[in-house]
Amino acid sequence: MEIRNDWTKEEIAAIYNRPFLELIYDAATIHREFHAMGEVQVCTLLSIKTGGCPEDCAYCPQAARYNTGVDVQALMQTEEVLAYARRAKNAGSTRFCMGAAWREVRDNRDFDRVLEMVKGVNELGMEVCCTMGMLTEEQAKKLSNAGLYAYNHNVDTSEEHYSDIITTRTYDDRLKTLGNVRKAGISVCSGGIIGLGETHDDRIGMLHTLATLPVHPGSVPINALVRVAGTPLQDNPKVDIWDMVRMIATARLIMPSAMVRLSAGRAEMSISDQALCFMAGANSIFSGDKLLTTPNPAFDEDNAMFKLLGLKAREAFKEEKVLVD
Ligand code: SAM
Ligand code: DTB
Ligand code: SF4
Repeated sequence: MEIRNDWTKEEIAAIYNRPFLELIYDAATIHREFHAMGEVQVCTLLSIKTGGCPEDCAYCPQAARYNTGVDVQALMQTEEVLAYARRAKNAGSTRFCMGAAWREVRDNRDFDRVLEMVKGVNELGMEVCCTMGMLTEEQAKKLSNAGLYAYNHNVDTSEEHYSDIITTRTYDDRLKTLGNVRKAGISVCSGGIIGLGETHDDRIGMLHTLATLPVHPGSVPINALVRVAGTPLQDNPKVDIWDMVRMIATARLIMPSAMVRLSAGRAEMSISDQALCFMAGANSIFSGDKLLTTPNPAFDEDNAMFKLLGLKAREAFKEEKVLVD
């Protein structure tokens, strides 16, 4: 199958709306063509700067304007972060993602410290990723030179639904940062969240945005909303697992070579729910009992799940290895 970035919304809708079993059968078939079935990349997240964010993202526990009980924490020290990364590596993680609750990166001493962290994690031989809000082209280049492998910046939802969720920046701002990341030669990690009160059309629109970028993101996180008390979306209904699987399967079919990450929301999913997600083409999870600020399944539970489903943790930098072999 060829990789296309000229998908129409109608074509994506037709895939998303297929009978469920046909959809996951086809997604699993394409998955086997592009990836080793049963191989799942284990990643670790660390919140290096927590809370107090000036943005108004309606889902986010770290926005200063909502009372969510998240303690504000200044940027961590480099050594402390590297100690976490080492522990994550020893526990089998091959990707380490550092999150900062910033609207955008500023050229200051904090940024210099992040560059040091990136360098240190890269030297451990892990894929190093950051998610810190908007970036200029120069900042992206500096991160790239420090050894950054990927940058996470989600489009979150469709362009049409965006202003119902966030008013302090625009969809275009998001796309501009993704362009800056790509131009700096950093792998783009971009996906979204379901459960924000969006329609099926919004979900299809979001997947259309991602699948028609000049180059598909190397990594597409699909998050199920974690409903946090104090945020405007606290009372939203729980995400339907069938919808989550449909999103994953559609992402797999239209962006076959991307890593599709089963991201937030696993704490509320059973093992059989997650098995369907892996069947439908998800090939990565976040490990450890905390995402950035919200709960995630415990390490031992995930180990037991890998054993039960016969899943194998994927090695770091797999694509590069295949290229040089
Ligand atoms: N401040 C940066 C930004 O917004 O890009 C980086 C950190 S932000 C927490 C990273 C991503 O986490 C968001 O784009 C969103 O997709 C996801 N996220 C945040 N809160 C969430 C929640 N309650 N449930 C699911 N995903 C969430
Ligand atoms: C992504 O798409 N999901 C991860 C990662 N990128 C940074 C974060 C999910 C955060 C969930 C809410 C929290 O724990 O604060
Ligand atoms: Fe801030 Fe990012 Fe949370 Fe939005 S998602 S409030 S930008 S930390």
